[in-house]
Amino acid sequence: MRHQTRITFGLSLIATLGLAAPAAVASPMPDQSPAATPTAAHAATPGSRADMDGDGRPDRTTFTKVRSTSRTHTFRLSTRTATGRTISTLITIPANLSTTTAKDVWWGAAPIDGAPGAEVVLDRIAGVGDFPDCAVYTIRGGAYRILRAPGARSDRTDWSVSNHPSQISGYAFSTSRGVRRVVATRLKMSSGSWDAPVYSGYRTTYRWGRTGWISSGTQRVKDMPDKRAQTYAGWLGITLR
Ligand SMILES: [Ca+2]
Repeated sequence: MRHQTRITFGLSLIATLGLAAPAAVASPMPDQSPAATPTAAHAATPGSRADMDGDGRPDRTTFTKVRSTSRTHTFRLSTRTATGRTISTLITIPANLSTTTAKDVWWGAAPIDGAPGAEVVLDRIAGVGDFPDCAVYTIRGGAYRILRAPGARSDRTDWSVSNHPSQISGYAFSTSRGVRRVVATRLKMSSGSWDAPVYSGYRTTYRWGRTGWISSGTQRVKDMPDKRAQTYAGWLGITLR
């Protein structure tokens, strides 16, 4: 939850002093906008019983730390399917903190794209700083692969999820008549102040095609008040667990 929790304490001072926001200011504070409360509480233990390979039967997914060096942490994402097959991949992230655990990286599993089976969401910056670095992993052809974010360039895969005075972003998923859709919201503070930001930006709708997201229209957002903008932050319409 902490990634979506709006952090306002101290930001005015930080802005005044021209300092970079300190890492890990994300102390648990009540979300200021219940409507914005998205999904992403970290599970008590990383892992999931979601159907990952899309055969309709629950699988057993684990996420564990394999090793650390002074520069990197390496984790293993592994799924044992209901039919007894094991699908796994190693994920290496920068070691911003020596104490990073699997729980700091794991956000959870949920069906995200329009193909059968769930996806796994990981934060590759492990909760350090104000913005997560989300990556979505999906099983394709018997292996874990990164699912590109809607609208992402071919060389970019990250999903932009934030609830910060400078920037609000998120994804709202839905399915209608068998078609998976997502509305991607990207808003930046365009006026107002750190304490009462006003946002402008875009909301783009995508539908799931055979192999990826296809844009079906963009709505411009102008001068949206903070409270309403926050309702678009985070992972919406899914429950990561
Ligand atoms: Ca399965």
